[in-house]
Amino acid sequence: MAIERTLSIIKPNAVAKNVIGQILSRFETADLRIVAARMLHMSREQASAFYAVHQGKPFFDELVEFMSSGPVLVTVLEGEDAVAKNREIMGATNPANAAPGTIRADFADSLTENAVHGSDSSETAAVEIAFFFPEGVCPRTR
Ligand code: RTP
Ligand code: MG
Repeated sequence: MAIERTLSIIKPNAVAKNVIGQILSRFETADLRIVAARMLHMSREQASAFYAVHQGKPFFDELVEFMSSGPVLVTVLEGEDAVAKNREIMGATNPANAAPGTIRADFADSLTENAVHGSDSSETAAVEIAFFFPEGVCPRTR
């Protein structure tokens, strides 16, 4: 499996709970490297654009409201099989179904406020990385 990159967002509820370090540490423990990072407070417009794929779904407005409710930490993670590995560490979308020891099992507050976002494919990852890092992400020298 080749080295790939994925986009991660530590969502407003997890930032508010002061667990950024604990979440980043889980990525590093799983051999994912942080190759870019940016903290920002998204506007409603930015959150709507980022989650445009969900426009029209019943949870869209609540999702946009939540994602623009406070600061988030956006990172690019790099490693072997990074997209799937990150989603495994995150756990299921609904924390009620998230395996013990996953980020969502430990830090989610609800289905909406589920602590982290992770790209769902390498194609999506490329689009999402360009959304937050339009200037590009430099290659990491270890
Ligand atoms: P994400 O995009 O945030 O990594 O999450 P995901 O792939 O596991 O889930 P997705 O289906 O893409 O949904 C995006 C986010 O919308 C919220 N959601 N709410 N109330 C609901 O029924 C519902 N369903 C999804 C969650 O915050 C989910 O992460
Ligand atoms: Mg998704």
